[in-house]
Amino acid sequence: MSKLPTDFFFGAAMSGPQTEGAWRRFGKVDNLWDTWSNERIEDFHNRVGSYAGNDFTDRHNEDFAILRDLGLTSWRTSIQWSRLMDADGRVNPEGAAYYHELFADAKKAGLETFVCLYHFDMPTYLFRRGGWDSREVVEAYGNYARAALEEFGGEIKYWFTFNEPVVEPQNRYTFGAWYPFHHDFAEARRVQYGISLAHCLGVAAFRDLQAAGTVRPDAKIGLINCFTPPYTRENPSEADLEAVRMTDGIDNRWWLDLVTKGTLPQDVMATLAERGVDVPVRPGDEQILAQGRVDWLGFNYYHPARVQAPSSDTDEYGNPVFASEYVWPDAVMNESRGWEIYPKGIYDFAMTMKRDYPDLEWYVSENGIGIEGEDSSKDASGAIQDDYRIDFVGQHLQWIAKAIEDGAKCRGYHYWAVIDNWSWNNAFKNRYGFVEVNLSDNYSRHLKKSASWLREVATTHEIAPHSEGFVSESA
Ligand code: BGP
Repeated sequence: MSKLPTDFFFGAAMSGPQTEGAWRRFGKVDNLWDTWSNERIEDFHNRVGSYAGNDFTDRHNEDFAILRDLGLTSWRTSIQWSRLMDADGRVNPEGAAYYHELFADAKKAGLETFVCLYHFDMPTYLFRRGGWDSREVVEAYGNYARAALEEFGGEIKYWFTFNEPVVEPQNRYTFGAWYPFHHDFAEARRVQYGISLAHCLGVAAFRDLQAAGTVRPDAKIGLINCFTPPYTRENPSEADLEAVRMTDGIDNRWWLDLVTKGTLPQDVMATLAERGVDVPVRPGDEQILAQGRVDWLGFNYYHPARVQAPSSDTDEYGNPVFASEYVWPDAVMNESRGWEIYPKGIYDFAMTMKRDYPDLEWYVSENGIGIEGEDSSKDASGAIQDDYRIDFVGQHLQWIAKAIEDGAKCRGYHYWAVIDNWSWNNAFKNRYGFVEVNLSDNYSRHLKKSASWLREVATTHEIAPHSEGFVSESA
């Protein structure tokens, strides 16, 4: 039996674009999810676009009551830039009223709200002006962050500038998986740099407004990323280790250095320059980057990265390649999502943090398992029998408990997503929830088998082993 500290918190992770829906209500303008849905709805699973979320806007009080009933004390959402601000960069009063009501209702329900300012949801009019590759847009983010902090700084204690800043450079600009479907590694690095500067402007606004008394004195600011630990094969070659260095450098150390030292990793920048990838650093940027230090960190963990030396130096688009995927023969997969299940990765990240960034506190800001076709595991009463979810979360929590025993500064856990929600272009294909959302019955909510297990764990902080499960290395 593992035990988590009594002050360890449990909560629910969500995002605005994946739950709110309310498309074009409360003065919302379009973001890239709306634009992609409008232009190519066939790209979305079952043609379900961004418009309805999981009906959270109209059901949020019911959802807050569910979270409390499950023993959770906090939740994270994101403010949608496209709802809070109008296309002239001014606060949209209807959008502001929307979030004031949401946060007040959460407080009434007894939930602490964590706010993230950006969750892959670039307003379309700003994308048309260059997106993260444009300084004008980076500055617009600074303006938006300042406006949000002025508006809600007296209410909200926990702030985050970005969720998973590695994902847009990859999915939109390198892999061609998300709108606008580019395959340009150099553009992806420029976008990554733009997001880095924007993060720093957000932190700078936070510090100013806290000093001025607009942001509450006990508030903290952080960054959330999926710091996927990179592993390679046994007995690696030098080239394999080099693949690990660059994967870790671009996806992890880039952000960890920025938020702890206010700089970017020089070895990574040097290798990029050697390979002809130009990061557009301007005079004065050093001072901006120096403002990037945060108070704590969110760590989203779903799966590890496994890499090896690339099979070729460039890809079919002429992009430099630093690593190829390594398929570990012992990998246990979540076939619905194509992601490896490796709970020990959470412990390995925790130990890396302890060694390399010992002063930084963090929490697990997302962790979860999305499964396709859960309807088929309903029992006679209609409740989904999701033992695999109990195994998955239980094993990750056991590794967290061990990491804390071994000195990790991990303060809490938010599950993604306690209530089924809209997963980008996968829409409702893979379900993450402890709570089912029934799309055939007007988004009604129903507890799955795992919900009572979660309630027990969140209330007692004890994690009993559920079954041997599916994991090759367990706590
Ligand atoms: C994270 C994102 C979330 C969420 C989750 C699950 O990367 O921060 O927004 O979606 O992954 O992934 P997916 O919905 O693609 O299955």
